[in-house]
Amino acid sequence: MTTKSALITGVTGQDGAYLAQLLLEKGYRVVGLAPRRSSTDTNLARLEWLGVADKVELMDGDLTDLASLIRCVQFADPDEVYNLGAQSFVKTSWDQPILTGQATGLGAVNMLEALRIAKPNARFYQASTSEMYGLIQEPMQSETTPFYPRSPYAAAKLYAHWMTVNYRESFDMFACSGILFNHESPLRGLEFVTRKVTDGVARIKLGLANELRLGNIDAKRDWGHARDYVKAMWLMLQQDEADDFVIATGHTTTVRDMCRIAFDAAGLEMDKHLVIDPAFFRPAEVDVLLGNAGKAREKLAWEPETSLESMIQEMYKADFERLSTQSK
Ligand code: GDR
Repeated sequence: MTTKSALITGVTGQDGAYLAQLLLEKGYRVVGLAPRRSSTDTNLARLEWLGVADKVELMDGDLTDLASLIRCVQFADPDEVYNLGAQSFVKTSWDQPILTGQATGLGAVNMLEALRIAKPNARFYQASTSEMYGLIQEPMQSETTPFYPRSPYAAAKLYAHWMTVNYRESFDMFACSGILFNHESPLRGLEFVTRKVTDGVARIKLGLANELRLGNIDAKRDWGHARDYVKAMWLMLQQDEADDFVIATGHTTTVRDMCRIAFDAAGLEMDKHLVIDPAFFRPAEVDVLLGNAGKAREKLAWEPETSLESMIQEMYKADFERLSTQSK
């Protein structure tokens, strides 16, 4: 057991909740930063679902407010800082490009500055993303593949990524960047495609809906489980040297085939319910992503443990159970 202290931004999100659970199990003190714009809008549902809501010390604060970050760093006195907060929905980033740049791009720099000012020897993890590869330059993407961002979100994340590298090289800070491919779970937000599918299929099964409307079902993603991926975040900060790592499964699947797994789990015919709706197409698409996590396997001894099939089944089951209780 350890008595280390960790500060997590975005603690109320999917990854924040799983990471908080992991660190609490390891004996960390966990301080979480949650943006709050009214007295009631901090959503603790994910932390509650994992049974850790009362164990995380929550601080009001926002990545766009440097002073609040400095205060959080002073309060947490962290050994490790995980920057998971962002405007993270790719499609929204075309409608709110400036907010996305401020929270997702400059937000990371605010956190790095807060550490530089108040706790320069803390270890820092930046949530980088496979979206930075965008229009892919190599069939399998690794740490050395050139980037080609295809959305305001991806461009903001790329800025944060290079600033993390820059702070490591300029100020000798222990700053790591995890280039995580898509990762999902029952705690995924309903706007992302896997959860939209498992929730939508469960609704159809329960007679609460009749169709599921999706956009580009030919898009291919390398999908893993968030529970597995947060372990990689922690491992990165336990190494002797700070570095960047791709975290992925090495398998890619179309949205259509992922969707079929959910319909099969429900014993329903996909063709009877799936409707293609242009409203869900994006101004520019990332057609295919496929990650090579060889470096993480070798240096971190990290392996993904959950298959896409079992993850989608787990998500479908959780949605079915939640909706059955609600509709009684
Ligand atoms: P993504 O995730 O953009 O890859 O980014 P998302 O699940 O939103 O989209 C995946 C692919 O599915 C296609 N798609 C749809 N997507 C949504 N959301 N809704 C639909 O109805 C739909 N129909 C088809 C999309 O076009 C896309 O190709 C996620 C986010 O979590 C990022 O923050 C993170 O950085 C990356 O994963 C890794």
